[in-house]
Amino acid sequence: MANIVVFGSQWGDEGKGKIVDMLAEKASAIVRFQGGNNAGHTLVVNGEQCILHLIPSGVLHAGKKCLIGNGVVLDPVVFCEELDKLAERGIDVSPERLMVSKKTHVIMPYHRAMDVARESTKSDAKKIGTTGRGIGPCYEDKMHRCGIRAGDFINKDLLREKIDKALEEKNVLLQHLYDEPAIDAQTVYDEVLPYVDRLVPYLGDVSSAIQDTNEKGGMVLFEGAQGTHLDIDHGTYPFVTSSNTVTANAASGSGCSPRALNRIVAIVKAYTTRVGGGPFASELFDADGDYMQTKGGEFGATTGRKRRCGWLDMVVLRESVRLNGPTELAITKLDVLSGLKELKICVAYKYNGEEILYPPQEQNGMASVEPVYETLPGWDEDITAAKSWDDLPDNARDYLKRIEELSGVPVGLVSVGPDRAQTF
Ligand code: 2SA
Ligand code: GDP
Ligand code: MG
Repeated sequence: MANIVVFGSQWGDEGKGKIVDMLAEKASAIVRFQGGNNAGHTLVVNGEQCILHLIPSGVLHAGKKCLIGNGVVLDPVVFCEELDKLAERGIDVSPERLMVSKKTHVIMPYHRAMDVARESTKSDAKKIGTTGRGIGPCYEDKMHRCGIRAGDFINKDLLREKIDKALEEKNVLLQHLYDEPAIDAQTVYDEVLPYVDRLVPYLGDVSSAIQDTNEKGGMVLFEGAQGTHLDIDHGTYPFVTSSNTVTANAASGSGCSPRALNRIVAIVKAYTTRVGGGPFASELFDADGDYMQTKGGEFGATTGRKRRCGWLDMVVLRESVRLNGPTELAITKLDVLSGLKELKICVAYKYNGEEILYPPQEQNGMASVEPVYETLPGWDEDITAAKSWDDLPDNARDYLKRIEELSGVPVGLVSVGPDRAQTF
């Protein structure tokens, strides 16, 4: 059976969690391959909400394997909290169905401290608006080749040695650059120790687990986090996260071949949102933006921050199509647009006197583009009960058809409400 990758085509929060949960029904294993608990993936089943930060969004389906790949950064405290919350709901979170790669890097308390300290020293305009979860500093240690990997939890002496070494450098920065207190290695070790014993039974070889699943005829579903324009290489740098969010990383972040990525689903919110700092060409500061924010319940699923809202940006989506190669689009939150008189789509940017179809690549380029809009008529009908294409008003169908034309990719799924069932 063809494997599926689900990725965010904008700046995250497109509704990936909902679509992964829905597609998980047919999967045998669901894999997270990048990011960490900066993610907030919301699932609603029979009216009951569940927000996942680290554990794959297939976990509500009994019997499905949930894998955390090498490309993820894992906070053991959050991992254990999430296990407990799911167990309270009667969900099986045993090592028989949940696995963490031994190669997954671990977020330590000093990564969180560094993340917060760094942001606090920046001016408002320069703040990235990170989630403060230690994501960037953990990936830095990975690239610096001094990171602690989940597999190191098997060897407590090695773990202690790595904590000592990491703090030699971090304490200089914390004390002398950020004016923060030094962190004691023994305290960190003692803090982490209870989680070490809980995590070790979950350690495994995710690469082999994916291979075995496919060899037995099972489908693997790869769950992207954040969005393409938060990608460390291709996003609006430096206002990005610290991992590659593009589809290609589904292979390297989990340990399989790019040939294992067959069906690629782009999650596209029917408008655009962004949380944190950084350029956003089609951002709205008027009643239409407030309408989307309020009606769409646009608050960060991890930090609770208000999300910035704006019109659908086809330049952003065009770039996502080029980078990710989607076989289909899943349009989410179409219901939120009901009631708007007119809808705008940003079809190009004006930049340095020219009209461009893809984002400029130089730093700060995105901050000086001007959106070029096309206007379509809106619709008034409540579409949250729509079950098929035929149930949609003409103007809603035309809006979707225009997205297909402009992106060159067919719409395969439409979501008209947060519940698993509100999809066709
Ligand atoms: P970080 O913490 O280093 O990854 O932050 C860097 C930037 O990446 C953005 N980012 C996100 N953007 C949208 N959604 C995310 N998850 C949460 C959600 C966000 C929340 O589901 O709503 O609750 O605030 C997410 N994670 C990281 C972040 O805002 C920075 O711009
Ligand atoms: P993710 O990070 O991409 O998984 O998205 P989030 O969970 O952070 O944010 C998406 C929000 O929109 C969540 O509150 C979802 O429950 C909600 N949602 C998803 N799809 C729809 C939809 O089609 N309509 C509405 N109204 N809400 C949706
Ligand atoms: Mg989210």
